[in-house]
Amino acid sequence: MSQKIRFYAKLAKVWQLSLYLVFIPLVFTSCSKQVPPPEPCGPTPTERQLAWHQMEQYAFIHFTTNTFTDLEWGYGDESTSVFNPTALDANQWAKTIKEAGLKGIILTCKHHDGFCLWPSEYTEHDIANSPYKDGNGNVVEEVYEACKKYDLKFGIYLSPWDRNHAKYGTPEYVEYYRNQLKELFSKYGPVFEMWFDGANGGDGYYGGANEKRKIDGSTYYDWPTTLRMVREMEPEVIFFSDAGPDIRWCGNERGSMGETNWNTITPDTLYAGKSGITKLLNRGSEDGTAWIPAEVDVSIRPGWFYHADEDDQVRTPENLFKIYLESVGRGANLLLNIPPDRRGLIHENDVTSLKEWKQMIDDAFKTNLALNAGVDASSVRGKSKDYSGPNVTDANPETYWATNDEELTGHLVINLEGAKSVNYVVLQEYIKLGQRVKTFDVEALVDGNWEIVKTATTIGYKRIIPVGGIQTDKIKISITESKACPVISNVEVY
Ligand code: FUL
Repeated sequence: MSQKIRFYAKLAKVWQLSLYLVFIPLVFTSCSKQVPPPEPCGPTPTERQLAWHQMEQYAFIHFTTNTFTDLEWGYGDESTSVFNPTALDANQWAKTIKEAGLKGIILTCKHHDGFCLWPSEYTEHDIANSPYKDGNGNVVEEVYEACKKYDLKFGIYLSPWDRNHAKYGTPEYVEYYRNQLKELFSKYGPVFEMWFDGANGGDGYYGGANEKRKIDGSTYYDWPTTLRMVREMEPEVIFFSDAGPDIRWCGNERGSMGETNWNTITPDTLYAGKSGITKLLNRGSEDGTAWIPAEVDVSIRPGWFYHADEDDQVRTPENLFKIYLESVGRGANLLLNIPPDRRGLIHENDVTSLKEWKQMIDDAFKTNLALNAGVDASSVRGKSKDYSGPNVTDANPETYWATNDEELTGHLVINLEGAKSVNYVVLQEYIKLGQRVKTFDVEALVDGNWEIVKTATTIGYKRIIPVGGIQTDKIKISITESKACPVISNVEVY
């Protein structure tokens, strides 16, 4: 064969091959009918909100001069010399918190009394003027480093209300507050959450004025400018305030989210801290215009700060477990306050309670009886495998069961392979497509009959339904009302 012929033969082969490469996939995609996923329903979470949902629970640390003066709200006239922890060990805090299964720490870098736990360039009312480490200490840094060591996320609480500062109530104070945020955010990061306290204005020391100062919470701080400034320094930070913008308060400090919990709410009350909205915050609103999920903040002791006379009032593991079910189990995140004592350590009673609580959670959610279980769905979106029932038991949060758009009800039957004693059913919606379910029943097959064990409302990121040790070999989840076709990503049975 001449060289020319060989060359043309080769060219033809390459041509043939490229035809295959281009056309075969085309033929395949047009044959396997793709059923489009459901459209999102209402507001949906941002990437950073999704990451926050996955944290589920983390710790609050309240620590300042109050710890040494036995107060909850320092007046602002406390001498910096009172702050003198004798054995402070931030690693003990982080270790205790990590072992309790919590995922981060939010530290009160400054509470309402104005004392700063780091040496601030902008005030003398700080740790640099305390006896702690002869004025060379920095609790913010110690906690930040301990978080890194124990793989915990770090968060900042910086009280907007400052009862020490002479200029509180004037624009100069807002500048001071922003300077402190710059100080903190330029030194410490990443910061997963920034906590803006709703308590604002009242009586205080105010540089010796000893008077009452009122501010208009909705305008004084000019929050949009402050938040923009912080966001520029820390793009992934989640902002907490009573009403958002990223996450909202749950409306009480008892550790209890509403049984109905919509992640959506209309933020017309943003920053204002108006009264009368606590019920709304506790439940959210079905037709809310923004995704602003709730955080449940609660203390392990009666106070937010340590008081020796509350050593025997530390919440029991059982009580903490109830709180877990009523916060994380109702689709909110839990922010559990654990205040260090005057030594600068988490007290032994708190450590014991936390350990036993963690054990209770581990025991209760040890063996998922539904993992890879067979699932029969009442119907499947476009009869496609992509949306079939077993997607809820495959432990993959990215797969889900969905129905056709017009079907707003439907059920899943989870086959447990033999009679089992069931205590909890865990449900999750695929919230990337919004929150949808309005009402549902959990049923159990008992002696051949379906029994409704619980009629409930919302699901959201996570819902844990206690079912009290029922004996059954099949669990049915019946969606009885939904804003759009149900999209369930996960069902676990314990
Ligand atoms: C409230 C504050 O007034 C309390 O002292 C505490 O910090 C709590 C978490 O928030 O608004």
